[in-house]
Amino acid sequence: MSDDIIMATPSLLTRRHALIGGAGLLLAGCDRINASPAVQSVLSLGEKATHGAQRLVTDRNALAKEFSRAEMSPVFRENGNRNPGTADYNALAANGFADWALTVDGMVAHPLRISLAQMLAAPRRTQITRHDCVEGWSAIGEWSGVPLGLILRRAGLSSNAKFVVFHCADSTGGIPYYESIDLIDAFHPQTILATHMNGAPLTVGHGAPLRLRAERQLGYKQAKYVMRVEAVASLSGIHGGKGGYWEDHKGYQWFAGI
Ligand SMILES: Nc1nc2c(c(=O)[nH]1)N[C@H]1C(S)=C(S)[C@@H](COP(=O)(O)O)O[C@H]1N2
Ligand SMILES: [Mo]
Repeated sequence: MSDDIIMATPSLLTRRHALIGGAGLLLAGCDRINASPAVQSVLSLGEKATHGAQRLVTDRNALAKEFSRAEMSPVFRENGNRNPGTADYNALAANGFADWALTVDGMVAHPLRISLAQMLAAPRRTQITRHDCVEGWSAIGEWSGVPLGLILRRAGLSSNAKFVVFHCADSTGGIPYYESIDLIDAFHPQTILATHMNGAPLTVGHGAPLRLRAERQLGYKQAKYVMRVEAVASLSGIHGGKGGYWEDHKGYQWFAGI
């Protein structure tokens, strides 16, 4: 239906596109022609176009730049915690994470437990991207894993959920690491739960067996050692309430978009 209108009235749409910005004012004076159903439809398409233009300003859905294999960094440093080192984690690691499972719960219709084997059998995405740490280093690496959006759909994400929280296996001075993102990032095509880095299973240093890659966000959002994905309506009840370990304790911004 909308496609038909686009085909049938290219000049109107083109004109409307050209008018974005001043269009609101202009259309306000056009009540007489608004009565026609065809014009009504074109106007609502125009509103979508305006929304699209606003989106370009914030650009939340744009893809992060992807690189070629030749551009990959020879060394990708390990940063932050490099091994959770707890008895539980050590036992899982000793067994090649065969007994590990990701919990998906919170505001979902079907809470899930996903084994590593199931994760490896799921549809995957591979991407070569640049990691930017606020401590002043960057590295280009290849990440491969399962799109988070796919898992959230499978779990039946509630329409009341607004954030996705990643609970990790490690802590610093007894304070657990965690992070969170909103649903725009959660369903972004380059947001994956990665099992592999540079063509090999994640090492312990880089977050084995599963870590977040949310490519439109800075390094500290890239939670390693993810054990549990929790959908919530608000971050206020989670740990310090600011959405992440660094946000709670070091004053880092929750939104770390790049
Ligand atoms: N669970 C957990 N995730 C974490 C961290 C951490 O200490 N623990 N450090 C963060 C920071 S500051 C950075 S820069 C990256 C480092 O990832 P890398 O060790 O693979 O380079 O992981 C992020 N994710
Ligand atoms: Mo970082």
